Amino acid sequence: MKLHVLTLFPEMILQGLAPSIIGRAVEKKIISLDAVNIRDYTLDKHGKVDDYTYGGGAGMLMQAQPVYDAWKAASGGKKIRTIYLTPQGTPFTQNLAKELAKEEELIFLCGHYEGIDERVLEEVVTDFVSIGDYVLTGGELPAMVMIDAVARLVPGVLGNDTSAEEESFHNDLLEYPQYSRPESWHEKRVPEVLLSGNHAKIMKWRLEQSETRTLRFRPDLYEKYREKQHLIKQLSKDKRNNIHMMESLSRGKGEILYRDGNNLIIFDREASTCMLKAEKTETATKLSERLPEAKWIIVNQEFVKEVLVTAGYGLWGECNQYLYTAKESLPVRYKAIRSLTTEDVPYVSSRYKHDTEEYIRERILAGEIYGAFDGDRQIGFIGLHNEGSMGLLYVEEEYRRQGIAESLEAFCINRCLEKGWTPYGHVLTDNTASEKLQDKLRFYKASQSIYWLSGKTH
Ligand code: 9WO
Repeated sequence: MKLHVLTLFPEMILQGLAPSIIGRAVEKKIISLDAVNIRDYTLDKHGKVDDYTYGGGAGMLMQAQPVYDAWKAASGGKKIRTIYLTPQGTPFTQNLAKELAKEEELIFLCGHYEGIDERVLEEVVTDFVSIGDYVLTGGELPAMVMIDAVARLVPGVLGNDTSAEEESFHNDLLEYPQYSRPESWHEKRVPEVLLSGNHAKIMKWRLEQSETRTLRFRPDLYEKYREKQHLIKQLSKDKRNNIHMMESLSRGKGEILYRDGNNLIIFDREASTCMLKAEKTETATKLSERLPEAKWIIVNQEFVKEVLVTAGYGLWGECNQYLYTAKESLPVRYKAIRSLTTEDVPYVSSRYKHDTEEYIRERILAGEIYGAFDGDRQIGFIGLHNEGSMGLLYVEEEYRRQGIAESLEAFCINRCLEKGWTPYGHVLTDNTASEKLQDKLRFYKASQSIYWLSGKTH
């Protein structure tokens, strides 16, 4: 990833980030960071970059010309997302950080004095972003904050052992308190439960702590959390048909975009997938008008599918939804199964033709594709799709009918259970071999079909 910062204080950016983890990533050439001095681009012979504001009022404004020429030099004529750090921007969030982390190149524009001439902002800025409701002396510190938050999500910036994604299972809550050695410090003991070795009890304690803290310090977040928990409970009344929505919410992936009784839109931003439910045809039409841009729309009501097809969404396929409700893990007979690495991308994408190599790389980097081996030879794989369903199953021709698919699936199920997830999958209605396997593994089949529709961006 290439980062450019347009600033009057380039050394603030470069020296400020140099000693940090981000600085190390720059040294390792995982990201590049250049600070462009706007003053180098002024045509004024005294190096002036500011002037008085028309209409009067306090102080000076950065002029359009040097900012524009610095931006042109940094962008080299390419269309690059350009972020202006300003208290007037939209709030910076982890969601925006994730979105920006996918870009190849970014430009940050740091203002000074009382701001920048509006006309150049109109021409170059794509995103106006604030890191909070306060005024600083310039945009450099906010730019550094954003760079830190975005760059740590770029693969390889953090060590392999420290994953950027908060692995925590309570996604909408604040973190629980943590303790390290010694067991007693200033006469304060580490809470006894954490020394008990009882994993279930520890998880329960941590959840309670998270809830209490969130209620106290972030009532706004707590309210959202309660709403979600309430919806999950409602959906659980028809668990077989709703498991995709329940899991999307409980794994902290889906957000409730719209809800009015049984009319519901859930959006998984990362997977660019929408799931919806409607009471009747009229409300389905209303919901379809509220859908965000997404790659995929998943529905399990035929009349909703009909409404969406009429609205111009393409039906990709009809599947049966299977879920695994048992809590016990399964025996894995074939032992040589492990998480795949990016080295395995070419193999998986040569065998699995339903998805792009880019998508497979993303899934492998997420640690959610598992492979079976015969010695060094790759003989099959299984995985989780980015919206949460099990899939991506393949076994080499000459290794079939030996229970390897079953072992792969059992392995994947066990991984899901470890994370507190309910495994589920979507099997195309004509795939009888896979249906047999799901039955054998004691999956339950939902009564309604699942329809996958491609979004309008697809
Ligand atoms: C200062 C000022 C003084 C008198 C009258 C009007 C005024 N406006 C400003 C002002 O907003 N200055 C900004 C300083 C111009 C852009 C860069 N500066 C800035 C960015 N301060 N704080 C931020 C910022 C950016 C993102 N998130 C939080 C704060």
